[in-house]
Amino acid sequence: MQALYLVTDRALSLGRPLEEVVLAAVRGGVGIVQLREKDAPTRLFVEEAQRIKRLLAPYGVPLIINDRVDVALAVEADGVHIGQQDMPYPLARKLLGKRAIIGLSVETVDQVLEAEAYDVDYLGVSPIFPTPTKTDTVGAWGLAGLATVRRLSRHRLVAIGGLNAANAESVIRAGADCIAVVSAICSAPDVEQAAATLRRTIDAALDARRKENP
Ligand code: TZP
Ligand code: MG
Repeated sequence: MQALYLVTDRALSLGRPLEEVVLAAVRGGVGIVQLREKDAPTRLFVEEAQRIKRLLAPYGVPLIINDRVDVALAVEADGVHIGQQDMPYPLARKLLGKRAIIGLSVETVDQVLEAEAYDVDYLGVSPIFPTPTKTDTVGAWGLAGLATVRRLSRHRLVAIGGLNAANAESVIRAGADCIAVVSAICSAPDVEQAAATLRRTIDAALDARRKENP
């Protein structure tokens, strides 16, 4: 699966249209995009999702909708990302079906253990480091916490929170399969270059890890 995951944030995109940011990010090497609209009215959210879906289709990059199972269904997105306060995972799976990509955020060890019973497509290990982009979090896992999640979970791990090209390698070494970022891409002056640098760093770290643990 994809190793670099973009989570959008309109407010952090330096006034650029979301489509422009997403397109440049995909050209730079982002392999999966989550549309995250915390404040948009449903109609705008749906229309934006339709535009981003059309834009991603030629690249074969999946579109994930944050929180809203109804929006994911309405636009036939590839999947949904849910948190612990959103639609319970079993119901989201029931509504979206077997083929949907469903990611679930985990902020505590209990949540990691509970998710062992679920056939989620990935866990969002959230947040790895404290980040001004999202402040309503329980705490931060840190690299040691991420390594603990790696030991406890059978699922693919998508790390998120405070991640960038400078710390991506250590996050992969601690057990992440994929790095998700908001500001490191959305707020970069050159989005394509920022995505390309991240992608190179992550691919090299994944290669090194595979060589160490074949
Ligand atoms: N979920 C956990 S942390 C976070 C989300 C959406 C925000 C990550 O933003 P950034 O700018 O990559 O630290
Ligand atoms: Mg949520």
